[in-house]
Amino acid sequence: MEKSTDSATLSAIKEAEKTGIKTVWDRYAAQIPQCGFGETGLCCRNCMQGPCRIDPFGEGPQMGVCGANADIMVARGISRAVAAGTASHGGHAKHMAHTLFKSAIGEAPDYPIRDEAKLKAVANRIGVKVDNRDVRAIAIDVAKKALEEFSEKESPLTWAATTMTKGRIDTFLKYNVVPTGIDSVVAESMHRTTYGVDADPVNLLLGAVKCALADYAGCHIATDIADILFGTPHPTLTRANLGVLNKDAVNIAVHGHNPLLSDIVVQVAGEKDMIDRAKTAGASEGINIVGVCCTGNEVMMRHKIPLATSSVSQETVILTGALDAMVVDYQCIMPALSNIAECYHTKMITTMPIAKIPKAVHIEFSEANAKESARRIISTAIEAFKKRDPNKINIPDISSAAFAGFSTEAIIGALSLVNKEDSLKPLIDNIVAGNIYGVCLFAGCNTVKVTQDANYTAMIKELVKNNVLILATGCASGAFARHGFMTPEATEKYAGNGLKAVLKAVGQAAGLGGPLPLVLHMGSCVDNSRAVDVTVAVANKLGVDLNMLPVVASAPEPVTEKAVAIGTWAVASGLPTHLGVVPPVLGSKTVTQVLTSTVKELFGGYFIVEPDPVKAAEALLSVIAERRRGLGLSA
Ligand code: BF8
Repeated sequence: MEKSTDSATLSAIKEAEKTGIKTVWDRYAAQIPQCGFGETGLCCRNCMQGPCRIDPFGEGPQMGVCGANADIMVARGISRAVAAGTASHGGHAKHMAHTLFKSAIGEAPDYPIRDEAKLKAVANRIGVKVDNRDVRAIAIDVAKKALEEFSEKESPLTWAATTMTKGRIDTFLKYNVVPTGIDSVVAESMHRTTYGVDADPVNLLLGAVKCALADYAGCHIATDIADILFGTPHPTLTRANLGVLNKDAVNIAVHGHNPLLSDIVVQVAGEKDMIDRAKTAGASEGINIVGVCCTGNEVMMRHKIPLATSSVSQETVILTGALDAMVVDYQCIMPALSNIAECYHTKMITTMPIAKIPKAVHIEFSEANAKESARRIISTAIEAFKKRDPNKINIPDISSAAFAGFSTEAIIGALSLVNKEDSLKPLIDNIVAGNIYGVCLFAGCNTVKVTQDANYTAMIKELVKNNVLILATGCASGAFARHGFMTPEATEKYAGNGLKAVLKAVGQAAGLGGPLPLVLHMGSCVDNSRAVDVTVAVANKLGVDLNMLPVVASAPEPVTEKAVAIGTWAVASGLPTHLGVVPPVLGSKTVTQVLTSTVKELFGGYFIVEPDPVKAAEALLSVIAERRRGLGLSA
């Protein structure tokens, strides 16, 4: 199997092979064959009478020591993955909410409220009084409401209840999957999956749905507060891929998830004193910040920061020999980075008390001293720059232009330039007319188990040829950005005639002088909430529920537990959701059946597992056709 379709990644891998540095691909090869019990979900370590394994071929044991069978083991495993994902997005969101609160009471001076309009819009939506009130008072109430979401409440989570359709809420109530606290439902999931609690696979899976809906609320809180503190994104042009590293600048990569770190690093890197110090150290072009993974998306869409790479290829940024500091917060950061950094002058810098990595420098980052910490981080990078080995520099001269920053507000804003009175009308009219056949949200990661980006690039070509509008978040957007799909040129080259005409009309009305890019970049993984907002607005306008719309989702190369949580709430929201990698469920026929079929009867959404990208695109197109017929539209 080829390791990647990205020539910059391949060039960096070659460099690693030449110098004997091991990367994720080598570590994966060393794991082959991977454990078949784990791959099918038939391994349980939930108690110390284990570990227990079930023989998927039916010859060996069919129960663990406690009597848990394959269905229980697999359902518990999925449920725990959703809980871990929810805890991650929830942790990120809580961090944002605490910072908003501190900002409002004057204890986080580096985090002023930058987007009052967004603050007021969120406040209005969640029932916080806005009229004649000081911005800080509103922010305190919004932050308090957000923090209340984490422990057990009497009522459903506000960030879920106020952002979904009425039909969805009724469905969630009907199946008793309404979460009332983000942290509390994570705790409940851990409780019900521990030794000797829930042994009903369907009940366990419904518990996973409940937890996943809390994940959705956490994502939405994170998006809202990021916009309030750092500004709501608008389309902006930047570049993506390893060629964005600059040999004449101090290169600093921000990697992880929370803009609380990356946005401040970007701000401080613009300070004259910092730039002068970099120049004095010999970096004639000053400081160059580049993004990796989701925090890269955050600063890409707000500050034009170029995206170096993402996900599975994160090590390649260090392999350029020109990275002076890899600055990380939390989530999706390979511990291997600090081993590779050791082979170069690169400083690996951790910043969060919950995410330390051996051999990294730890510069703690807190709301009270954010800019000061950022100055220390950048100074450390400048010192490292002085130790660069020119013989080790190998920056592939490869990068693509990329438009980023299509927030819900930006999309609606662009549409309203076409129709001032009724901004959603152009979108809906074109869906009805078939110029937009359907919508596909691409989300999730890159995995070492698939040739990097191969599924993304093959699927998108099939879908857009058939006039499917593409939204993307997380490392999915990274994949499209690195391959040049986030450009008007890609629209001209790949879009079907109907889609092209729509993207041209909106792009021209928005003053771009050409079509909108082929992929609308909606941000990081928590920003999947933005895609829900657009979909809910369309559903409400049409007077139908989400499970009737010709909207689908795809994670062609999923990796993380967060992706499992997002996929689960996408399905519960009514979206048929494609996975390009088989999750660890095949050990249970019951669980596999529920996730790919039975769940459709409950929520309308379901998982489509298809590793072949062309077949996956065909499957999504036929789902869109079915939905269109359901709405009485031409298919
Ligand atoms: O939250 S897409 S590898 S970076 S999990 Fe991670 Fe997957 Fe990337 Fe962002 Ni999302």
